[in-house]
Amino acid sequence: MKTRITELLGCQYPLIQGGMAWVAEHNLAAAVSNAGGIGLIAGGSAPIDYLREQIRLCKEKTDKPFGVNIMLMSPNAEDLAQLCIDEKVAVVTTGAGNPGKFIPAWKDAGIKVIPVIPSVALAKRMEKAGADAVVAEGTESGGHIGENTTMCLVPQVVDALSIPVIAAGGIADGRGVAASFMLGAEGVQIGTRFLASEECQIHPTFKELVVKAKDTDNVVTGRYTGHPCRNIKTKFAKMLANGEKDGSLTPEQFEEVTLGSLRKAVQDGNVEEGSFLCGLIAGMVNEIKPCKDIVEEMMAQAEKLLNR
Ligand code: TUI
Repeated sequence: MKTRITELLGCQYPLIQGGMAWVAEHNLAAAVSNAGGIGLIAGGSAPIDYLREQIRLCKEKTDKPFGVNIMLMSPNAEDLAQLCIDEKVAVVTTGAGNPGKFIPAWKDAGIKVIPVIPSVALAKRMEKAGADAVVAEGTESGGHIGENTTMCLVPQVVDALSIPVIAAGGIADGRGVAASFMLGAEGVQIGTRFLASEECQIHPTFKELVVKAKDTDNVVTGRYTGHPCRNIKTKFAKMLANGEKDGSLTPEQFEEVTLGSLRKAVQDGNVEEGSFLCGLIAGMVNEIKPCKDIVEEMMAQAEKLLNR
């Protein structure tokens, strides 16, 4: 399991945890890093003081490398980007935009830069801008998504770039990891599987929804806002999807009712008004386990399959 990703990031396994907004905090990040992967703390749209504290708490829980995800649509992305430099974060991943303008300063600070991208065109721009690797994220992922699937996107990005590619979207066991490697990826990003981990701090109701979800309990909402989002199919998510389809909810009304809905899901487990962002693979996630078991079982299964 040694690839250019383990070499680049100095970790045991070529696995990074998804930078899930509101979800990925220091307990989860430290647990994944201690398990031999790369844990991430989500910047999301958090205040700078919150993220600084999370980074410092994570440093207390692990001496292994970990990273921060910068959500580029956040109004304070610029401040959070600078914080990563000030706090000497080892790795930065980015989502929901083009991080080009931040890359030179991060590189100068010795930070490994890994943009999450949904297309070949953006992947090429990121390589030119100096990224160390990219995460090619398929539409199977939870949260804000692109249109291409992991199966189609990953090999095309691998063919187009020289830097290593990490596959994301729909990977939750060793079969997914092995398949990603077959597509040419040199690492995987795992989000949904870690929602059902012991160290993940989301509300128990959220974990229960993930564990109980079947293959069809998933829906994409908000395509008409320009920010499509993949969620667990709760009554609230169905209402949003129907409102979008039949025109009974304008894009403005959609924005209004979803404002703060991720926090309501993660912190309150509010199924009436919360958005439970979650990948399509949740149907296969049936058990809450420690991150160490998740990582080790996934990697052992992948290794066995790849050695066949
Ligand atoms: O970013 C994610 N997933 C996310 S971010 C998030 S928080 C959020 N809240 C409200 C609205 C939107 C997001 C929840 N889940 N994944 C990585 C990702 N990046 N998926 C898609 C993209 C992306 C999209 C467009 C990356 C770059 C991009 O570039 C556009 C451009 O500027 O060229």
